[in-house]
Amino acid sequence: MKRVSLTQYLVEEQRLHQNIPAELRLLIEVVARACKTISHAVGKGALGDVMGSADTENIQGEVQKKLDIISNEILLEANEWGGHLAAMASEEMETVHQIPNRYPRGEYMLVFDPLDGSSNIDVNVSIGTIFSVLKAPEGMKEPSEAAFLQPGRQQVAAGYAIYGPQTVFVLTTGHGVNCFTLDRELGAWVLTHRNMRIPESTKEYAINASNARHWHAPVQRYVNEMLAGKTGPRGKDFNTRWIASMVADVHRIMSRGGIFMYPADMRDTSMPGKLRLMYEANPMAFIVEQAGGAATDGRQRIMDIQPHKLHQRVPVFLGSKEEVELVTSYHLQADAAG
Ligand code: AHM
Ligand code: MG
Repeated sequence: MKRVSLTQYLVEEQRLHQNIPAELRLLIEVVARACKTISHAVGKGALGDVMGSADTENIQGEVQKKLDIISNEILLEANEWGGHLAAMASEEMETVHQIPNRYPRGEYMLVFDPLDGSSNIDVNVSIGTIFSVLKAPEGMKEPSEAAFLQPGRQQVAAGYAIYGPQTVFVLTTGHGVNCFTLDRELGAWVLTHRNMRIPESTKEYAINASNARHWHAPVQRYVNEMLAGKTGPRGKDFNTRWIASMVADVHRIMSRGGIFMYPADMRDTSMPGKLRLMYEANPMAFIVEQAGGAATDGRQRIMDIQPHKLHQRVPVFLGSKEEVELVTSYHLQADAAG
């Protein structure tokens, strides 16, 4: 079978849909190349000086791992010089990263979580990179934080890479979702899964159940009904999976269906959930919707949320459509009942 490379795929998509101009193609290729470099660093493990904590904290107050910082640097350096970006923002940086003056600026803005699932780094479980591409407001040379605060439906591309048993790169530019596998001998991305589709129904769900006692009533109801299994209101048995790497949990759902949840809970109302809207929830929502799934914050479509802060957190329910619709309806019913 003839192998299709990432570059060939991008060129052919542009011919078909006129949605990947040269600058965007360069951006996607540069991000994919940076992901190869991160994959290499991750793969070194204890043989490289990459494991453990960096003893610093990011803006979210989380202790950074060395690989969080290395991955952030790799993505920044790779994307500075190409002239395709107006600015970048990342989970690991408090404010917007401007393109140095010595380089030309482009019309796109890149937002990323350089290494998602950080708690899994040191235990050799799958981790990944998540990214989202937005357009800079017309004529804006040095985009401020406000320029990034666009609802997810305005994303022009989104994707993730997973550093697992295989390294894969999953991408959408608004015409379905495609998956590329890294050929480690050649260092090349090869198209391996065309037009990924999430099954509408599922028997698998992902949630960190250690937080169950803090959940709000609609989440309690939804999960309890699944736990009741065949003899409960759902009339079927469900299975749980929780990897604690959103990339890996989402990739399982992209491959065989399921629902992923990281709800807000009753502990701290100033912190609605754990995951961040701009570089975790929005890109994943775009990918999941493009694969026929759904993504809400329990009440509304994630991609319709108007962000008000770069590092804003949001409750996340995403995956197989029937399940996301059901848990969303439980929230709306509870709201209506007061
Ligand atoms: P991170 O970006 O700091 O790695 O945090 C996000 C991760 C997600 O990948 C994952 O779904 C979640 O945190 C796991 O959280 P928990 O440890 O509470 O189960
Ligand atoms: Mg993350």
